Amino acid sequence: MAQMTDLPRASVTPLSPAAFREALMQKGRFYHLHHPFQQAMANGELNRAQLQGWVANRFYYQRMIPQKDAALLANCPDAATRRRWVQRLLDHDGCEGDDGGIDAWLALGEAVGLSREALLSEEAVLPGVRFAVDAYRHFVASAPWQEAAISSLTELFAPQAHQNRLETWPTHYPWIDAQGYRYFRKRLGEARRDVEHGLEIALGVCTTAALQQRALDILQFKLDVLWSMLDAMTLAYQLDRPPYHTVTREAVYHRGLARAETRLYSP
Ligand code: AHQ
Repeated sequence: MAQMTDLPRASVTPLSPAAFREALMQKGRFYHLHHPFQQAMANGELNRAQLQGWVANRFYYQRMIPQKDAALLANCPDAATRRRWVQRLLDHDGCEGDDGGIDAWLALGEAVGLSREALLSEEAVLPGVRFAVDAYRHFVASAPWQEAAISSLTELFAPQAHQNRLETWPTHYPWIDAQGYRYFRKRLGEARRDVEHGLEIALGVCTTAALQQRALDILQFKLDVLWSMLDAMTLAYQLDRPPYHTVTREAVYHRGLARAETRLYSP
């Protein structure tokens, strides 16, 4: 099957900034809004347990975002860039007068019937979700900060996802407490602001065909992260094949090795 490449691999002539921006936008066709799980959600086809599974697993992603952004900041020597980028971390961890996105997602959990403790315990986190999220965090921690910034550009397509939930959930899932929608509303403006900065970085740095292809590959990696998360949730919550289902119907999980308060060794 032919590989979907973005630029002719032999291309040596860079795209114009406008054409490169359009090439980045074209990646939107692979955004997880088009995943069958997300489409079932938008069509009101998910039951309470499936929605709870999505909220609990996506919390593992949300909780990682400020750590990922802190890793990017640590790798970035430019104070002006850090001054802008640090806002992302505050948007999630909170600051004076704003409890932050992590707190808002915990409120979303309560709105769908999950306690804050249930989300924080990570008991519902599927291995496939954990691996995808950890791969993203590790990429950002090890990549040059410019590449890490480019990997956040899936948010070019996120406002449509948040808007879709705000428009469809109240009708399809009237049992959800509307207090939970604060996160989606919060992100509509924050995502649009964030991608302007991310695009400035991408268009400023990617001035050769090779760098432009690298950026498109990084964006595809991040699209794969988001798509794979929903694949894991599909298997567990729609196809009734949760991890180890042939061995036990009990939930089998670990609490996340990065979080183990009592490590077997002290690094
Ligand atoms: O709520 C989301 C969020 O805060 C972020 C940060 C950003 C990044 O730095 O990678 N990506 C992202 C995303 C959020 N929500 C997802 C959704 O579908 O609700 C989308 C996701 C993204 O598009 O990368």
